[in-house]
Amino acid sequence: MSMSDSAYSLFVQQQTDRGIDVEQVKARLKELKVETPSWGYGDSGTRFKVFKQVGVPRNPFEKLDDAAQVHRLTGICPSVALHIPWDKVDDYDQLQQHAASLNLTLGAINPNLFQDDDYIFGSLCNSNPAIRRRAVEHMLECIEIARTVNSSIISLWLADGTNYPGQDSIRGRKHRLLETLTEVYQALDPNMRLLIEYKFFEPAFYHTDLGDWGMAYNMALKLGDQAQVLVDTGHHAQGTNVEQIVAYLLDEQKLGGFHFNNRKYADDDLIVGSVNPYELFLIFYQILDAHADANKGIQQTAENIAYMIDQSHCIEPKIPAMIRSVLNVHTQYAKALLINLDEVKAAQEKQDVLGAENAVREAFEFDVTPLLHVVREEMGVPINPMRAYLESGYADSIKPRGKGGASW
Ligand code: LRH
Ligand code: MN
Ligand code: MN
Repeated sequence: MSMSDSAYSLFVQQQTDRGIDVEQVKARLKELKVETPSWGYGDSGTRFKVFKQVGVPRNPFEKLDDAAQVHRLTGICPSVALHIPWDKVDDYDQLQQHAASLNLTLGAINPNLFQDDDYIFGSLCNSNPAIRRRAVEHMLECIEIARTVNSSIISLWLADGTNYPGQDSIRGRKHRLLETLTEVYQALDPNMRLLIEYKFFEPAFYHTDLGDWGMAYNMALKLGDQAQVLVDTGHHAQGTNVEQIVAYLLDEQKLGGFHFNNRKYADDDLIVGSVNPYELFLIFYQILDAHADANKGIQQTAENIAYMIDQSHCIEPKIPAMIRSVLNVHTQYAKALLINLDEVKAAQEKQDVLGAENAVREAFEFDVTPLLHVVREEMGVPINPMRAYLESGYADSIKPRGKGGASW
């Protein structure tokens, strides 16, 4: 018996004694799917500087090549989100075929309503009807692309807002948004979902038209069942309890997806779980708690969550940074699966504050490395995907791409 075999046997014994079904945990870990963003493979930066790196993909096809490495090594990233027009191509069928040849699918289509000069005063909320029309047409084009590439998700983030009090009517903009989004919503196919992302500031600094989860929720509610809220973990004010937002939206059956990333100060877009892994763990706790809910609608909402990464790698090499994020998500999910929900419930019923807190935290403190090694072995991927990447020679193989690849 090797060291790792004995570590795993010990782990199984320990968890079985706590009432955890390890086989079920393993099955859940193998089922997890995390979508990676095409833009995470390109050059990105801050408003001060975009540092150009060697080997960065020069087009959407090469972004998929890099994403395929992440999926090949982790086994849980089979789809890639596109951002239009960053990923604009002449032939989306061809892009989809390229994805399929790499064992990938194309995922959420992200319209870009923030980089054209026309959008200086906003897009879907703009007081100028011609600009609103242009923004709606772009959304409709994205729905058409989704149709072509067999994607069922449109992820909408709106940069709209104002920089100064009085600049525009906040209520007027709200009405325009409902009107434009209604047209977009009506163009969705029945299998499609519109995920509405919110953010409290940036690029607008006085008010943002979809500034928080409540505003996104209200829009989604008015639009209908195919509209849900997308929680980008970096889009809240300091100290916001993101887990509570997750729980609340799940309970309302309006949580559609995540953009995972980590932050210290604002929308920093750092590697997932790099600054606050406990927050990620607690988010998964809320999701698993909803999974176990007696209400089928809540269960299904939890099952249909689209897990996506939304990161910008300014100073770190992109592919290993993405692998790090994916591994961190898998690790925190594994830990959350070790929470004995019955034990938490029993403590809650006795109003045993410390007992309940302990039942949650205890799971976070286990070392899940032996478990994840076995899961990866059974999935046929390297037990240490990061090491496998570093030893694969892929980083050298893409050096001929040179500097000056795709950037946002
Ligand atoms: C906005 C955002 C949104 C964009 C992405 C590039 O901050 O999170 O999801 O589409 O960044
Ligand atoms: Mn985002
Ligand atoms: Mn963001």
